[in-house]
Amino acid sequence: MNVHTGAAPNVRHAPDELGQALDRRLKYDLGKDPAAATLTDWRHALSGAIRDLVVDPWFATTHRVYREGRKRVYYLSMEFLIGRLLEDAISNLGLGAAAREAVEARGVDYEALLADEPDAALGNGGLGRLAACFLDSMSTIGVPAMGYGIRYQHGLFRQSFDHGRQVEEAEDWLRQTHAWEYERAEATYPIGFGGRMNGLGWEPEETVLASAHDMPVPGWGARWVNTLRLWSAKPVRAFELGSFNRGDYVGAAAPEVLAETISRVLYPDDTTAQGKELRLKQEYFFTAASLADIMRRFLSQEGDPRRLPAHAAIQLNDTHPAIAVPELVRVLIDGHGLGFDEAFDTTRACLSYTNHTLMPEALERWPVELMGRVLPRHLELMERIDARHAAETRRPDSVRILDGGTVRMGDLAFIGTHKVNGVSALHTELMRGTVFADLHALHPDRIVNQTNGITPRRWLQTCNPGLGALITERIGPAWVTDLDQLARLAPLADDEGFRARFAAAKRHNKERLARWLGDAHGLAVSPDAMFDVQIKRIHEYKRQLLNILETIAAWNAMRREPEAPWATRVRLFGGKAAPGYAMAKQIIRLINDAGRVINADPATRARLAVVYPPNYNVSMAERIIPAADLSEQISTAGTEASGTGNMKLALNGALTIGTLDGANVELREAVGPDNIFIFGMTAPEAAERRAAGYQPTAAIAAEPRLAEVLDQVSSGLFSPEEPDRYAGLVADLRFHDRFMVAADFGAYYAAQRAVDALWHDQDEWTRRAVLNTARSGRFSSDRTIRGYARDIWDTPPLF
Ligand code: 26Q
Repeated sequence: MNVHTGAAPNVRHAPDELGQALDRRLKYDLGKDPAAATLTDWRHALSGAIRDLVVDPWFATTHRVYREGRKRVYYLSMEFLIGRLLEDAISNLGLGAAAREAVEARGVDYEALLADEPDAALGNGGLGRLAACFLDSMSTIGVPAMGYGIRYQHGLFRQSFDHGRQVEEAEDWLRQTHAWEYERAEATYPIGFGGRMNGLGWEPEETVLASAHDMPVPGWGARWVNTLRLWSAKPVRAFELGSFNRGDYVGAAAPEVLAETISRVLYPDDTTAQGKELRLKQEYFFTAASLADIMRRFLSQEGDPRRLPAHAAIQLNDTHPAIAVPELVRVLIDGHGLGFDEAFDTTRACLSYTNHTLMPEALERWPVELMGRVLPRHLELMERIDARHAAETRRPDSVRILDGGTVRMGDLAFIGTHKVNGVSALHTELMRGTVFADLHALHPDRIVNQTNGITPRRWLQTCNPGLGALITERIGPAWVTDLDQLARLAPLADDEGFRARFAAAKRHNKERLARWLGDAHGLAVSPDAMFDVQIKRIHEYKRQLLNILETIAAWNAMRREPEAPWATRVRLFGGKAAPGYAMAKQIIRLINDAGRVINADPATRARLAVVYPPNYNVSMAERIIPAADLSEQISTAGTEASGTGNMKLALNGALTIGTLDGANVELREAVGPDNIFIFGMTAPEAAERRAAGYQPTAAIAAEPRLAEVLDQVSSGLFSPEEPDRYAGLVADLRFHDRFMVAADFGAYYAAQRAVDALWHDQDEWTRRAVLNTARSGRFSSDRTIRGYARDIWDTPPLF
């Protein structure tokens, strides 16, 4: 059943208006005869019809912002991991029922039509998805905002498995034109690179054009529609006619190819910040274009550039756009005649920075040599910023952006912004105590916490319509924009009738997922089993390895003690590894290899399956999350900045097994310690143990179950065709174990047996699941955005 909360107040729509619009779009946009139209044609037609409905509220939003002279938020992010657009727009417009009716009346399968859309995968994982949730929330609660990013021609690679090994293939989401973007030829800016400083200023050697493509971002009910503006790179001169006339056809197209390389592909690495020139160019390209656009808009309304902070709050999503600090200083000095100090003060008052990781290898650093070659003026300005900071803090020995031969982007972002935030309470505390300890001592008010959140529109209302409808039936529809209302469900945890309905909604989602796993991937699973899921990027610190090793240990024990009260489980994995991350790829291969052996064992087949559908992405998450029973959030304490999958799964009624890491700490506080399975070392315990000289060999010796599993893996039980395939992986665990898998193994195994025991009391399991949903209200990204608006941006939401 579909929740019907009524069409959006801003969207006029009569009974068959949508059907008629659909016919018109099919005929006049696509030139297709309904009798000959394909599913994709119908999808394009429906997208066009829905998109048309967003345009008037979009204009109304822009007019109001100008009329009221409102301050805007500019969210600069290298990544926006949006997923599909059509269903989300339909849902936000309240047109679910009407769209289904119009489509089905034309003999077209509505679900198949929605599933035909490729994901917009302009991001890697958590950071990019957070940016997409923030756009939704800013539109829903009425914060005037614009997202700025790159219109990658190829988003995140497609993953497949070849004999268990990850294979990457280029993704091509722009092959089909899509209804959601408008090219803005009038918003084109020249972006310079390289060259040198002469007496008059910076003389770049190379210039590329940044050209804008806009996507409307409608909030709930389309009361407010913000814009996502993505830049694509174009050559200044498309074509060398001279070369062409000489018969050099490749050479003639060279400028185009060279320039367009900048927006060609998303960097698929979220692990290591290697200093690659193209990456630096991408960062500067979109940051400079965005700032030029912001300045142009501001100056169309105001004359004094020092007034910029009253009009623009510019948020840096990690350090990827941190070059904004010297760029804005440069524009204010070189373009508008400000002195250095007022340029820097203005810049700092506009900018703020979000940190998403503490892992040293993911902190961006650039060789000074490279920075000087690509951005000579910026390097010079960073030296002045360092000097100014040393003078201001009266600490000539103070932290330096330019440290030895490297530019430290984290320090640049800290020094050049007025607020720096972490993404969970624990992460923010660790920022204060570790990476930014020295800067925090100099600027004790600069670091603030803004715990991450997720949009309940996509991550409950749209992806889980059954549960959404049940909730609305009991407490009304206001929860969709006020997620704390879910607390009113808590008393219903003790209501047998409600529990039955809640369990039935979960069951329905599990059947749907099981059907899809069978149809799309040939994976057979029973919806009677517990769906135990770990879905996220593959990283050593996230410890998918701990999960698969414990799965093997449980399999061993199950064979030995078939009468013990094992819960029947499907252990589901989903996620991609960075193409250059060898260890993560070995972990993927081990999961697939072990799964093949375990799934073929007749002794355990009825009770244990390991499945790993390839190419996990936003759309797959939307299928898995509503169907999950158990959520695996098992990173080494102190390593996961926040996590957001943990929030999505709890909101959809999965119980969590997890460590006290990232936002799991706040999740435990929210749902109550009895309704979550917490195990393992805390962050201070892990740090202490490491400091005391952690010995993995001893930790393994203390866990015979783990020792046995490691012997099996290293002897080739799961890779008989190549027995020493995992020798390196096992040796790494035995002698380094950087993320302390062995140290937490025993506690994890025990916690999993407590999970098994609870599973046999389905009624109690459901009671706790209801409480997880009821108490997850604080994890709405609406709450997060209200926090940023109040503590960092000074942009009171309109709704
Ligand atoms: C940097 C330089 C060069 C190449 C790549 C990168 C790069 C790209 C992406 C570095 C990091 C990322 C992504 C980081 C990320 O997704 N972090 C996650 O952010 C989430 C939202 O705050 C948190 O919930 C997760 O805990 C955090 O891991």
